[in-house]
Amino acid sequence: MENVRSSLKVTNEQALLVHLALPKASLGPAESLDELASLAEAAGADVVWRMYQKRRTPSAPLYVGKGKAEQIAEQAKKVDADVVIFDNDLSPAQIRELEKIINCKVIDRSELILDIFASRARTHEARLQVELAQLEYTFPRLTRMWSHLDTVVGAAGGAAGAVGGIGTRGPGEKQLEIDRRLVNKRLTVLRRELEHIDRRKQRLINSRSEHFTVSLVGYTNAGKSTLLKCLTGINVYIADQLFATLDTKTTRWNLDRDIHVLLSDTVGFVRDLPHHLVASFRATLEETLNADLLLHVVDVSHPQAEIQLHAVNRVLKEIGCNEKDILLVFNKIDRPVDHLPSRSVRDTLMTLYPDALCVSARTGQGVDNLHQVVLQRVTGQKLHLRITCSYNDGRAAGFLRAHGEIISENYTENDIILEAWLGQRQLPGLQRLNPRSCDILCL
Ligand SMILES: Nc1nc2c(ncn2[C@@H]2O[C@H](COP(=O)(O)OP(=O)(O)OP(=O)(O)O)[C@@H](O)[C@H]2O)c(=O)[nH]1
Ligand SMILES: [Mg+2]
Repeated sequence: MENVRSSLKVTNEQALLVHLALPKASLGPAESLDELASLAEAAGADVVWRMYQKRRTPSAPLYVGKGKAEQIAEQAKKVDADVVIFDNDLSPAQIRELEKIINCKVIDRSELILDIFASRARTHEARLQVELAQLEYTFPRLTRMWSHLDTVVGAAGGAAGAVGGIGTRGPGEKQLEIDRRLVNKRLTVLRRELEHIDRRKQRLINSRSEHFTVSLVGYTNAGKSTLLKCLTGINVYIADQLFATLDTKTTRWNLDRDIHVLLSDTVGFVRDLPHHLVASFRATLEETLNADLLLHVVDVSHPQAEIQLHAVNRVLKEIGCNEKDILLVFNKIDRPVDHLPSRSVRDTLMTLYPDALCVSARTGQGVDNLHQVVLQRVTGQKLHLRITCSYNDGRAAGFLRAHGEIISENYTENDIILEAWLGQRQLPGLQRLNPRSCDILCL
């Protein structure tokens, strides 16, 4: 399947970027092209030119107008581009037609993002997920590669006799059939393996049901991994690049003497994340789905912070997490934002979301406050409890010692009687252990 990846690989390629400015776009052409350039660079390409066209609606055959496509072809030739990257999704037919006119490789935004994921995926699971998404997305587009192959076969046949006639179409189609079958077979294997991983992951998540779980979510490059490192001290990969993290890392975060939670860092989101990618990464995102609390990290020093915040909310909705308990964390407040528009974006966000917690994961500023707020969320209101449990089953007593503050311990002939403070949210965990009695003395 290396075929698929290398056919899209844009590393060290000279890229020409194209954006179609439609009336209701959330970003202007310059900002959209900036983001596309960051994505292209993250894939290892050198951006040599940017173009855009304003239209009311996309044109069905070529997405851009015919005249624009010809201009792109001219420019691509002038700057010696190896690849033309469109800032949106294109249908296989549009790609085929554009490639005919532009005469070089054309890829769309989803293919680009899939390519970045393919180059970054490190674990077995992430690799499988990316491969599945790539095959599902690129599969319909694969025919275009084989139809090129067909042309090559046709041309070769032409040298020997009739161009593209009987005898030259057969091998191409046969090849296509074989490759289609191979891809389908591979898709079945990948889906089966991922289902297996999914079940294992689900068991892992279930085994954590005793713990309070917190997930870091946010736009790519917002500083989630830096915050994970700052809060827990764990060494994780941090880089000023899009999609540095593709796997989930879960680690223990000590909030208080006896209180800890499990904190997970996961893959970042981006505007219009390819649907296949979200579907394939479901198992990875599953941890987010199951978290008790989400920390939505926003890089407030970014000029597009507000758009990024909404883009993340959209993905959260797509994966069914929008109803969760979410704390907004405004990161990178150490960065000077003297220049507009960054300053006004930051000010607007702080006014719109007065409850957001402002931190710097790099300097540690505001992190104590974040700590306290999460602690409060974890424990909930403190309850004064008295429990009785037998010597034979001391699990409830153990739970109270681990998660509450013991006020007194008394021992009778058969039982242990404990009085303690415990956060309201931890009460169900205690009750699940079936102590002989459990009374709330006062709030
Ligand atoms: N100035 C400043 N830079 C930060 C801060 N937090 C993170 N960064 C930088 O922002 C860049 C991205 O940080 P990461 O922690 O890798 O971001 P991420 O959200 O995990 O990114 P992905 O894994 O790619 O989604 C790195 O260069 C960090 O050093 C901060 O509070 N202040
Ligand atoms: Mg990261």
